[in-house]
Amino acid sequence: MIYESVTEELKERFREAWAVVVLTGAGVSAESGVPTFRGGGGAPVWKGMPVEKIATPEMLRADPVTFWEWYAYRREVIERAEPNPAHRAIAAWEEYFERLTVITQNVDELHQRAGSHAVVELHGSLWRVRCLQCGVRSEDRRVPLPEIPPRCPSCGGLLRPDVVLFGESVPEAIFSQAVAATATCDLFFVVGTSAVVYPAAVLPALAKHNRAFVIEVNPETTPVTEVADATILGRAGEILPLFSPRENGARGE
Ligand code: BJW
Ligand code: ZN
Repeated sequence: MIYESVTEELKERFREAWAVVVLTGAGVSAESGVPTFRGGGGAPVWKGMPVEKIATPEMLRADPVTFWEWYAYRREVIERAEPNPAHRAIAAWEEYFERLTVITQNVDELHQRAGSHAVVELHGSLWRVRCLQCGVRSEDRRVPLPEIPPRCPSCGGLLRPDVVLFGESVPEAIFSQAVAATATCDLFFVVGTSAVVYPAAVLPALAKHNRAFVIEVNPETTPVTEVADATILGRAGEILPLFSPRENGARGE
């Protein structure tokens, strides 16, 4: 069912939920000024390349400068960005439910900066790097980077962002956490994702299969719309704050 805003019935579902999962994608950070990947019908994200080409290990090996220019640019944008009302609403929900798990495909850490604690980062973080030569993983928040591509301080090897590129696997332990939370929730939100990238894209159907109520929030319909109990067509920063646990009838008041 498609909605233009949040109805009383949907608010009631929200207030009665016990274990909630919020699966997020780039759209949840769009109102913070962070560009999405697939807006406008497959538009290129960097130097004429779609995300499926640039976010690959092949690109990192073939042209580490272009690859890292894109990541350096995004680090600059994200460093300046602030969490928006969508991130803040989700963080505030944590206090109300028995369990609230954020499963994000984003690498920007804006959920954590808004105050969310239980965040499963499916695609890693832009603020960690690892060395292709010695394998050392470290936090790296330098903006701007001193050199492109950046080099490992211990061995001089090429660094890469500690993110999941196309063709790479989401770490098993991380995906298991996402599956466990999804399979045992009673309310599952899907917010700001085109839901075309696997394995994240299987989670809404898994939630539905386990009888969760699935609410999608996106200005556009996606493949999830067919699975969702409710698709609310709108921007995350405008819609999510309308789900407020503090309204009349909320539990725990
Ligand atoms: C708003 C809004 C507002 C705008 N409010 N909403 C099975 C079937 C088919 C293919 C595959 C498959 N299994 C594996 C694959 C291959 C591949 C894949 O899925 N390809 C598809 C393109 C078809 N998957 C993989 O390779 C994955 N690995 C894997 O499966 O390993 C096992 C394996 C290995 C080898 C072979 C086979 C299997 C890994 C995927 C890694 C994706 N990585 C990236 C980059 C991460 C690092 C980085 O950020 O730099 O992750 S790609 C990019 O896409 C990024 C995102 O997290 C991800 C999803 O994008 P997202 O978040 O949905 O963003 P957009 O831009 O697509 O959508 C934004 C949405 O927001 C839109 O809907 C807007 O309408 C909406 N919006 N404003 C609310 N204000
Ligand atoms: Zn090294």
